Amino acid sequence: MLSDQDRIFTNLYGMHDRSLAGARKRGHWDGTKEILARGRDKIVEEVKASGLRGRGGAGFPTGLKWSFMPKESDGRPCYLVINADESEPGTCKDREIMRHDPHTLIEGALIASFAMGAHAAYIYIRGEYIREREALQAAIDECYDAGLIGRNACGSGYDFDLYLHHGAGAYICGEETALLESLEGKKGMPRMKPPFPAGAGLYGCPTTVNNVESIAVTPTILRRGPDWFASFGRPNNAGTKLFALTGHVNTPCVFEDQMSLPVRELIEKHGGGIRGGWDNLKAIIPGGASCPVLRRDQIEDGIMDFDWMRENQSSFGTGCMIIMDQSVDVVKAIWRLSKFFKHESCGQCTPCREGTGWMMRVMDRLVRGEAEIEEIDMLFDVSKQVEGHTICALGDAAAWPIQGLIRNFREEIEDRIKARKTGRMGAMAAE
Ligand code: L3W
Ligand code: SF4
Repeated sequence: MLSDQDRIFTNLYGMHDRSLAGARKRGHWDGTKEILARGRDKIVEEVKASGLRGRGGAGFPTGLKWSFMPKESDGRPCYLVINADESEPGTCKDREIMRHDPHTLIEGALIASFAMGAHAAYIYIRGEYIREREALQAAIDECYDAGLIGRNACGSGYDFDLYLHHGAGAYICGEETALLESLEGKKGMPRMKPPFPAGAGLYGCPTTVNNVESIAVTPTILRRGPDWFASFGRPNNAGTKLFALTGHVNTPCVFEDQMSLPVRELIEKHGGGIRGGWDNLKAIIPGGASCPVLRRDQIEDGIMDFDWMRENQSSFGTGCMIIMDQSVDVVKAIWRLSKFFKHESCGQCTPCREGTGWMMRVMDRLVRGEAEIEEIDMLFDVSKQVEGHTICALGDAAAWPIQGLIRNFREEIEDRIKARKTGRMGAMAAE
């Protein structure tokens, strides 16, 4: 079990003072100059050795991503861009960091930028996060005033500027290249990859885009050592992590714990158990809306990490779990997500633009029980045509929840079609 001494985020829910003075008392900004003095290569090596994987949903190794940035300048500036456009339904963990622990993020931004030769970093924050924006800006101002960032940051001889930029409410701007387009003042439409941002990112310059949590944990990793971080979780799933529990637990929450703990233990320990008891659990979406939904019997012995979720045909995503008890109509819940993805598609590539609309229209009929049984397989096939055939991951994100529903709750879909045909729709009817 994670001890209080091993927590990185010491101010969840704002129990303490979030100002610079408060952050310093909790150990932030301690020895930052000495960390920078280790040099770029050493910092990247230590982050690699810690096993940290990106906390935004894809789990790409953070140190490896940093190592893609050019070692020698070719005349172009390098940038760090922090993705704070937290918009995935069910995901609300980065919000806690920005509200209550902004200094962990700013210190991480300085160290990560230094390690990648970036003299400027941008935090792209979700437009609706107004309080978080205020908290972050106040903390950035404090850091400038204290000489922690700006010219000769922390007395290190390194110049570093940090800018806060807010989005305007488009989910797609959380996709890293759409975010870069938006930051450049253009319409938030994803770019083809490759080139990856490390080759051509913001304004065509080498750029690394990282999630808020990925950056915010790095100062502590570098202070306490990569072995400390790697000691938590199974191999390939290292570290402590912010998780969230939303939906039908007794105490919905955001909390930090170690990777690779049993799902049930996390729910019991942090969420106070399932509303009405464990047997009342029906389904879990493990890490954000795009992760395939799993039944209780599938998750019973589940482990909350990247590998277990992948091996069990779902994904770990952001680690923010949506918990559904027996009162939930899962078909309707996934129908609602299909509407969301259809609405948020930027429309630039055909499989996503047409596919999300097509899938939503079939889901409309399935939820009303008006489809034919054969259409279930047809819907699955269409979702497979969307998956992997689009410019960005939104196409996959729209396909996976539907695939999970069909794989794991097929009986419920068939039941409502049969009920409709036999005139028994009654309480099952969707408005
Ligand atoms: C250089 C290569 N860089 C990959 C980089 C790439 C990116 C990172 C991960 O989607 C997922 C999505 C959501 N050379 C590289 C390389 N990279 N190969 O690695 O890339 P990728 O394409 O695997 O994922 P992505 O496009 O970043 C993220 C899922 O996360 N998700 C989360 C959603 C929402 C939030 C939120 O609201 N905060 O995160 C939940 O499951 O569906 O599949 O940087 O450039 N060869
Ligand atoms: Fe736009 Fe969807 Fe294509 Fe992504 S997959 S670029 S959201 S149309």
